[in-house]
Amino acid sequence: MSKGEDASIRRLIKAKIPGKETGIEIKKGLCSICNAQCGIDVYVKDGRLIKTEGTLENPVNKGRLCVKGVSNKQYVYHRERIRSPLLRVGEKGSDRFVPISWDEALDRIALRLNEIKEESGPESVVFFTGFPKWLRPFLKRLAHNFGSPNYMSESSTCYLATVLANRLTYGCSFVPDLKNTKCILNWSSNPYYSSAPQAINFVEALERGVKIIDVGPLNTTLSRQADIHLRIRPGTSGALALGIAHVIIEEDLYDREFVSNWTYGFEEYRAYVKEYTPEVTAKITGLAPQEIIAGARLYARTKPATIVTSASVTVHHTNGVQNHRAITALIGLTGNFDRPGGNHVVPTSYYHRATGFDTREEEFEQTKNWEEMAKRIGEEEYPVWSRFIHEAQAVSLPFQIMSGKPYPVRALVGFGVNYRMWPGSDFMKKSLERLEFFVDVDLFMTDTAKFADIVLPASSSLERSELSISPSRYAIWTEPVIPPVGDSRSDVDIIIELSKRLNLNDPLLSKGHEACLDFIFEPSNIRIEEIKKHPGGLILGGFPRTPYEKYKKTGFSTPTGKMEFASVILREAGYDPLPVYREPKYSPISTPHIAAMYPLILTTGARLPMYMHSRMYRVPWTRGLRPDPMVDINPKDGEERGIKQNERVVLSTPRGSIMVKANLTEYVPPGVVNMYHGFPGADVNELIEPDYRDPISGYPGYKSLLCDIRKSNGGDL
Ligand SMILES: Nc1nc2c(c(=O)[nH]1)N[C@H]1C(S)=C(S)[C@@H](COP(=O)(O)OP(=O)(O)OC[C@H]3O[C@@H](n4cnc5c(=O)[nH]c(N)nc54)[C@H](O)[C@@H]3O)O[C@H]1N2
Ligand SMILES: Nc1nc2c(c(=O)[nH]1)N[C@H]1C(S)=C(S)[C@@H](COP(=O)(O)OP(=O)(O)OC[C@H]3O[C@@H](n4cnc5c(=O)[nH]c(N)nc54)[C@H](O)[C@@H]3O)O[C@H]1N2
Ligand code: SF4
Ligand SMILES: [Mo]
Repeated sequence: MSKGEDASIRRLIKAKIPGKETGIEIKKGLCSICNAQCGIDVYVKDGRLIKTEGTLENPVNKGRLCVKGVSNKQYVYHRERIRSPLLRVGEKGSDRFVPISWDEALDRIALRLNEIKEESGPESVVFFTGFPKWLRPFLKRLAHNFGSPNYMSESSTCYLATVLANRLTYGCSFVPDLKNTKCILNWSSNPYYSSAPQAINFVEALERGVKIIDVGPLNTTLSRQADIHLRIRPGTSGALALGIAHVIIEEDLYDREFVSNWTYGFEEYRAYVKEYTPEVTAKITGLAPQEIIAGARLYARTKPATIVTSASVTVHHTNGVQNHRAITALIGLTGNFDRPGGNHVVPTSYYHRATGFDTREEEFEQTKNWEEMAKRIGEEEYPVWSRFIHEAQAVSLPFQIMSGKPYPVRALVGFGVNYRMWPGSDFMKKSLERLEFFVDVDLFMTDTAKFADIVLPASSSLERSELSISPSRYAIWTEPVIPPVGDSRSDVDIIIELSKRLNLNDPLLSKGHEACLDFIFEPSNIRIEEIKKHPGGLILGGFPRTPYEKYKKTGFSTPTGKMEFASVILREAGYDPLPVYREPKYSPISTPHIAAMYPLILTTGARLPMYMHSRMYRVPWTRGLRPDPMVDINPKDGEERGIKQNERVVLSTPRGSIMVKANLTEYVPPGVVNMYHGFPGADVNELIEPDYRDPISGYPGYKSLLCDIRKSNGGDL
């Protein structure tokens, strides 16, 4: 090769141009930093990822990647990646570990878990998964085969309470039919920050001239694009929904045919919402009566209209389930239920995705009946949750570890445990110290993993095979695009191996990942072998689309067979049957004595594009976009307290305080403070009581409590 040729190849390599001469290949992978599962074109040279781009032909993200997705290189090769199984040799939390072999690690785990099972019963071992979704059916199967009812997940704080609320009212869940709608009532979600693919749907809707009503205290991009922004006080969604219902009923804008034929408890509901006049609702929510009337009219008069809710925001309140029920009751009230352009009932399958495919997922993961096992953690306190949600309630976990009641919890097998997820995160951390045996499987050596007895290294989505099927029925099976970092293994392989060492005798699981997926998808005749033939993915065609108005044939899966404005199940369980409004447990109205000292309303965790819960702080490209823990304060509140931009401030609640930087911004309205969660060293969850929870779901009230901010007299961040 001549010198000139050599230089030109070097230039091509520097520019990361794929081809024979550069040795750079593009491989198809999936991003699993968030749950959107965007397709990524991974540029690989000599077995190393050198660059990521969005996959153009992947209909989920259509070529786009968010800032986290483009940071996959730094995420995957981060120096904190765990490279081999580790055995703790120092104090809990001390970060003193020694590497051990996989064989030794798995044997030690199996031995200890079987001992504990023998002594205290299988229920004293808890199987938990944090944010990672893909391993869930496998872990639940392992837990049940082991005999423990205590499979639990991060979904004890996310998504499942919305499922619960929807089941109570409609007997099922539903999704917004964005493609066919003329009006979107977006109730507290910020897709431009939280989901690149969902943001694309909103952009397309705006281009089609769809009307948008946005509800939420924050001034997001979508709020500014919306026709109406209802900027409520945090925690008052339920009242606003009742106020909207009031206007719709008073002005006779509701669907009389649907209401009289398909609903139960309407008269009770009508009598209750009568109290929520625009004036009363305005007082609670902080809106003007005219805004409420305008929002109600636009939503009820534009047909069809759909409601989009967050997976978490509406239920992150001490009145979460009822808030959510009040919001979604509007769907039936206006006749938008299971109709084109409204909210469509599409059966979910495989990690709760609304694909409409029949699967045997439940049969796969639930290998024992509840009656064959001990009571689940949280079951006594949250009976309605336990009736509908086939998991234990993870927010109750630290209480049971600490109290040993109703039975002791001795061991935890966790995949991606982050104690900063819990309200009162210091309490969760303390409970980890109390555990006799803790195994954590993670990509990174986290502050939580430092408390584990054995830590196992998990590989990222780019180092493993994974199946993704999106609601648009686009399916992709990825092959590993790079070799595993260190000695890391796929979570599913770890679970399968653990099952063998525990002597659980599960022939299906022993057959491996693909065989299990074939079993799950058999009713729809979907085979991994077929999907594999299309490395870039394919649309699974030939399946009928899920029809609309199915209730006309089947009725509703509720006790009355109708949509229930008044829930029979809630009434029987001793709760209010109507979607009643209750003030947040701590608010200027419910606890004026606390508000006298803590006059600001705290909402936590509104998504920021560069952060992902506990994970992206460590990644320089994302951390660089907001290096310090910052609290959003309205300039008016800042001025009253003599606080300037970037100044160090103390954020406090009756439970404690943290030091953060002030960000003066109109993003929050006056009187409201917003803080992202999970920051090491400035963890806002320490300021929330561990039992600040919704009484039906057990969800934490992360998004409405009381706080104060004052200038700090110094100290480091
Ligand atoms: N970049 C990034 N993306 C993520 C995540 C992440 O950590 N980072 N996490 C993922 C997860 S797990 C989830 S659950 C989703 C959540 O993401 P989203 O559903 O988009 O919700 P958030 O960003 O939490 O909330 C923002 C919206 O909620 C409104 N809001 C805030 N407080 C309140 C309140 O008290 N009441 C009401 N009614 N509205 C309020 C705000 O005005 C704003 O419109 O994001 C996912 N995507
Ligand atoms: N204050 C406040 N707290 C909140 C929220 C809020 O809005 N406000 N939001 C709540 C919500 S909605 C959610 S979803 C939870 C977030 O729930 P968390 O579980 O706290 O989420 P992460 O920190 O993203 O992930 C947890 C761990 O999983 C690891 N992990 C990631 N991918 C994998 C994998 O493939 N395999 C394995 N084994 N490990 C992996 C990560 O490295 C990390 O250590 O937080 C909740 N907590
Ligand atoms: S939205 Fe961003 S983080 Fe989530 S999967 Fe897509 S690229 Fe990854
Ligand atoms: Mo979430």
